[in-house]
Amino acid sequence: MKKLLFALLLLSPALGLRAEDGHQLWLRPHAAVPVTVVVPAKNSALLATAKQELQQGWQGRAGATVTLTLKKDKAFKYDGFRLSAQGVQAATEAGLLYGAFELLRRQQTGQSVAEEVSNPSYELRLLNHWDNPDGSVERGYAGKSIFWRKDSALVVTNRDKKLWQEYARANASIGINSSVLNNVNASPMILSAEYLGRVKAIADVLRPYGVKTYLSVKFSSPVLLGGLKTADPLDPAVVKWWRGKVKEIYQQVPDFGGFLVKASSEGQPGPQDYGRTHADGANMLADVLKPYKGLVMWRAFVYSPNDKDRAKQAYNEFVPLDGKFRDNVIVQVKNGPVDFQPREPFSPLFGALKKTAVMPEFQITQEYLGHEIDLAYLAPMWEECLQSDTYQAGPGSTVARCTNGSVYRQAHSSMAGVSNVGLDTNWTGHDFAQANWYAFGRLAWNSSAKSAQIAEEWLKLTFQNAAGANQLAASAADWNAKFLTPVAQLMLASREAIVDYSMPLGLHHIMSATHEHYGPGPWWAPPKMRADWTPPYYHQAAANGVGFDRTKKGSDAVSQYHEPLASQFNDPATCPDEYLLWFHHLPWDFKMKSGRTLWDELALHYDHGVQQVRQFQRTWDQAQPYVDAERFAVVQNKLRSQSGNAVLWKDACLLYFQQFSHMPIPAAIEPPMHTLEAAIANDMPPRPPRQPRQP
Ligand code: BDP
Repeated sequence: MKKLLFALLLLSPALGLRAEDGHQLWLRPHAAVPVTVVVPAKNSALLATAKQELQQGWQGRAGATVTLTLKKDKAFKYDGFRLSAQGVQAATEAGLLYGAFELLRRQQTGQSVAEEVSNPSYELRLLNHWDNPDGSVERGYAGKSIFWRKDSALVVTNRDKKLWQEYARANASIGINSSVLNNVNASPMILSAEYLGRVKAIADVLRPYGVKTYLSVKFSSPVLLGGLKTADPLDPAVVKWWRGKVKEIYQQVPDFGGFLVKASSEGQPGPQDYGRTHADGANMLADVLKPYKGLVMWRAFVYSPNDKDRAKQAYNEFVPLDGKFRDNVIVQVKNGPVDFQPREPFSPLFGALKKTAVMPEFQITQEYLGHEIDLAYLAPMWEECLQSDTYQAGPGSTVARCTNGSVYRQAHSSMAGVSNVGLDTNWTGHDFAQANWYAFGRLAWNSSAKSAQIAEEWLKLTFQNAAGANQLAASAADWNAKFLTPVAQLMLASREAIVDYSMPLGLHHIMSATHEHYGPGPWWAPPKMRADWTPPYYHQAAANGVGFDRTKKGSDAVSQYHEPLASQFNDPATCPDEYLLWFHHLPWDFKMKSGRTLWDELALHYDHGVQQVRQFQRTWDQAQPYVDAERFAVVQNKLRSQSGNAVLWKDACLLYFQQFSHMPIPAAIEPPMHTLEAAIANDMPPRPPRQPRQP
């Protein structure tokens, strides 16, 4: 029997029954027909890539000719393109590459190709990798770094190059054109000659796919690497050091994109160590990069331990600097004012900085949304932020429009996502986390895109006709009804389910730090810990109620929002339920819009989250006949763990808060199965086994 199995395993590649290990992402191979691709007579790596993609993937009429045409046209913005029956037109080579991928996507998803123009919303569509030179990934849940390896900075293997190429191709297929290769908590080592050699090797592989290379830099590099006594941005010796370093970088990587900087933030050095402002620091680097057309992305993620409300600080520090930044500086702002929580209102910096280029930063990696274990489709969260109206320049000044150049004049526009990519075979740990990489690219290309459409597109590309799947579906319509529709619904409900079972009604930052932000921890407050790193700072649970008072009578964070939002958020009667405890501290028996008490409403949300995950399990089980066995089993197993996690969150939070509310758990919900003591003692369900990594 064993022998037979082995023989079958050996045979299966020959039979074309490759296992669906997820490595192909949304670019799974399929049979192509011969096609003639006509490209402009130009020796160009990008055009060669476009041609190759079409030749590998074209499924239209055999013998057809697809023409790629470079053409200046007022209709094109950045790397936009026009599709037509003949092929693709664009003003840039990258535009032709994106058009080629769009043609292929239309074929694969069964969409027709009408003559139409597609322009990107943002000029730079950027992944931030939080990868360290030793190969670890901060907040990474998909294995080690694809770029860095302990003790091997100089050795670039063919395997490395193959992986980087696959990575670049995946990015190009969804319009991502920039990558920051290392962690914002940057090691000075990244700027050493040794590491820059590897940066060059990576940049050389990414370039033919239109992906530009950037680095995160540590502000004190002149001291730590250069041996200077200071990193004061106004000191001529410091400026000289940066000039030399930047020159060295551009010798290696002539089209280098620029720097991402986390400075004077969470213990990182910065201009404030020398009595200078964020603008002084950013402008010094911007001036040094300017001759090379390089950019500085300066992060606004700043807060000090002593402030009474962390949510207000970035705004307070950066608004007075509006207009003081060079035009090659972009201020990078997290979507919410605190820190990538499952739900936050949009950061009030969006729209408030009117003379500064501002770029939204989203977290693709699921630090606060279940790591690689829980299924969380994040596009609805990003869409919610991008479509939030800031009112800063009148109604309709959404976050998207305030950052993509539609509302304010800005020299550059960009959207960044903290990458979830690692060495795991399927790249992202959870097969469904690939959808977040995909959705990020699609939203950065079109900030008005709809989460539902992106989900359907990704599902079709990723699961349709999977190898070895039991092809029960009688027709495409059948597959749509039995797989696509229910699984897309699951995806669309998944982020809200996590909000419900972890931090409903505006609660935030109540996770456990013991387990790297996975699992509940509303009690977590070790002695001597910075208060603003502990959950009680955020939920403020007490006998008199729960929630953070950010009204005019409290921290007054509401006033950082433009009217009518300031007034709307300030009044519990008009504040949307989903932000209620973000802005208000309310008694446990506060009467909600539903007529229920706050306590009962909270309990119902927690319970609803749990029930939702159970429903996801049923949906996935029913989808089994339409999914390949490998991915079915992995996702099924993860959903089981997620279900345990959801129950733990619900029980732990309700039992913890009950100590203050002294109100009964409503009879309508599932009674707790854990005790509070047990939850505190072991605040995380067992982790499912990791996916095998590439050797
Ligand atoms: C927090 C992460 C931390 C990051 C920080 C940041 O916990 O690892 O360094 O954000 O964005 O969410 O700088």
